[in-house]
Amino acid sequence: MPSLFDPFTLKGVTLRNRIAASPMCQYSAVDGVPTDWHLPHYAGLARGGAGLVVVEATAVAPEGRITPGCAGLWNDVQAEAFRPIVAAIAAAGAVPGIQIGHAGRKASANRPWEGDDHMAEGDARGWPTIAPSAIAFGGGLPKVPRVMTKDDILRVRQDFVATAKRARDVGFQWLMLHFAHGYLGQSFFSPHSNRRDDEFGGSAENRGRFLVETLAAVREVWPSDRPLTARFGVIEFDGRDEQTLAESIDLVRRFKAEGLDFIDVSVGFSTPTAAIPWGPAFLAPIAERVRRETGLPGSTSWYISEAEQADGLIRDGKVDLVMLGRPLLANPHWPYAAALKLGLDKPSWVLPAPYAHWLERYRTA
Ligand code: 8CM
Repeated sequence: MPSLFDPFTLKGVTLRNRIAASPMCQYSAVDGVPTDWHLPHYAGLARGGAGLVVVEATAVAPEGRITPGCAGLWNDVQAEAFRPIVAAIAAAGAVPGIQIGHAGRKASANRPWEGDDHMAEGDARGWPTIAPSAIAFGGGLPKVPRVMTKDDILRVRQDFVATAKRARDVGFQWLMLHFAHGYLGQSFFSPHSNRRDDEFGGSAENRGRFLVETLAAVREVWPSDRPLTARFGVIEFDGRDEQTLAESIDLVRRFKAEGLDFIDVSVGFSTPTAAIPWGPAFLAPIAERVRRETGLPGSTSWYISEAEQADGLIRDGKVDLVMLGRPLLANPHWPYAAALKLGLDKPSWVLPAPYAHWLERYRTA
């Protein structure tokens, strides 16, 4: 089995190691356009040594942003602003990736540090939300969404396609569809949020239709030599987990048949009453099962923070990549620190030359 610092090749793309920077919203865009915050943030993650840097959840349409500060890629101004970010990630030796999505009924919220709840009715910064059914998430997200018509469904699918084209044209090499965390894709699949009685609701097959058709449409425009991946919440921790997992695995098999190359396993977050058993790498056994039963390579995230733990997950064949979030916010050079801990003492394996040269000569941990 490979180790954390072995390269990973998928389609025409090779990552220098098995460490991926998880997509992490920065809530610092203006009208969906990345700002001066984003370039050093993403360049820093790449310079720190991650093999793959996945840019934050980026909306395919204005109403698909989680908050007014979320990034978007529905127009050319946004696309141009992403170009230097893509270039900076690649120049530091990482593969530039992007997660694209639509927040559905969880859209129109305040930034996490400004409440993390739906914007008040009448707040001019907010907007009406759309979803498969007129059911609010609940808790701090009480807005009742408008039910999507067939035209809405077609339009949003086309929004995904148009955004994928822009991501392709500005040079992203790795595309992650956001089908997790209770946002629009996940909300079609989950019975918590989908009570439709047309071909997009009811049976697991029907609840998966929006996701499968969106993926298939994106695959037509996303180059065949670049990985098409998805983050998908395969489990809710709502008391019906075995059934959800079985349905999820079936759906991932359908994704694979439509051209999905890689699955990033996460939680559904479709109900505020879920009892999530947070703990060190708690999703790894589930990711391993999804990977084994679908035959797709995969990854997971959540509470993976130690070098030996991350290396063990790769060596034990639980995942092909580890997705790190908070550990990389705390220390973008986590990969270098991990390499030292694991006894790999050639910084140039991990860091770009302007850093590696000096650290190799004058070793400082
Ligand atoms: C924020 C906090 C935690 C999460 C999140 C976000 C934002 C987007 C997302 O997931 O997909 O799990």
